Amino acid sequence: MVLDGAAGCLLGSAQRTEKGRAELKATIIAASALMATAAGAQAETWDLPTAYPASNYHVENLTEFASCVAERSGGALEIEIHPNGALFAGNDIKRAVQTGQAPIGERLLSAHENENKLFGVDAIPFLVTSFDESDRLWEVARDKLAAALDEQNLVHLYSVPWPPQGLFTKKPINSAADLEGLKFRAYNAATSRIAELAGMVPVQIEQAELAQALATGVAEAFITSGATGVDSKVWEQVDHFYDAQAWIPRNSVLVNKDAWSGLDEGTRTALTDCGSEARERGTERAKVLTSEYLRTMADNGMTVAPPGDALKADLEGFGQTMTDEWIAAAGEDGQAIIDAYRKQ
Ligand code: PCA
Repeated sequence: MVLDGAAGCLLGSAQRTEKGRAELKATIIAASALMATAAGAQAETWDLPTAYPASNYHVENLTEFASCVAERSGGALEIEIHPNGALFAGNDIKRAVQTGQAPIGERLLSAHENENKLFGVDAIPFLVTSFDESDRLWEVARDKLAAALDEQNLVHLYSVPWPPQGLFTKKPINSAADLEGLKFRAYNAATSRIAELAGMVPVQIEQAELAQALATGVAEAFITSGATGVDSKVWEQVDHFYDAQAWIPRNSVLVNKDAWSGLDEGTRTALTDCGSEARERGTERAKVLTSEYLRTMADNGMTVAPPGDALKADLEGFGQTMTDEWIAAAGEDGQAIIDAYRKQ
């Protein structure tokens, strides 16, 4: 009743502008959150969609993040994780959070490089080749990425790296010429571009559909991490993993800005603190798990080895082309990130 009255007054004065409407929405969310906690009523629950299975370390980490938030917010905010693209398919998660269909979500930002070139900074081949370099690149890119996301009604909470990316194939690959004509599973713009450069046929497929795409012959080669190789039990379909360590993409946890503004300061602090702990914990796990994934794939009969010299040189050539293309397309902000990274 009280809220209705307040919302009614606000409507009169604020509805004339877009900004006014957004502020009104935030005010209502804030008011309901306040009333809920003040009255000791039910805690707010946020759905968190992710594209990856519950057993994936990113998702296990999200689950620990959710427990941390529940505890530190004194029970004011519960986060329910929805794995495997079940609530929103991977490619729809970012938009769902932008529009408020989900208040929070986890997404691979580089899959949205078509919206803003900066989102692909962590998928430039051979720019970073270690976890420490990935952290350094993220450090210099973070503010610009956060500003770009802010314009899309998103708050960037934290990100966690995947293990380094390598090439999975059915047959042995000695150089890029052996890749020609293959049906190649891509998961972002950068992987599609590699396919084009190598004369392969790219097809965009989320991890949740990878095993089926391989089983039905829709895809026969791909670049990803050992984590995804193990999640999808790819040894049932492919025999070779070339550990090219080509780049280290990251999953980002994004929050809808109106939902964020609607929280009290204590709950926001809980999210920020639990987020930075999750970033550190997830990064450490990625480091430890990287070699375990390679061992699991080898134990299941795959040939796991570094790429040979010719293949390595070809992949590095694609990397050079793509670095130049990225810098040209990302403008001043992109150049500033690369300069800052290389200067360190
Ligand atoms: N796995 C995800 C993205 C990067 C990775 O290592 C995937 O293949 O979809």
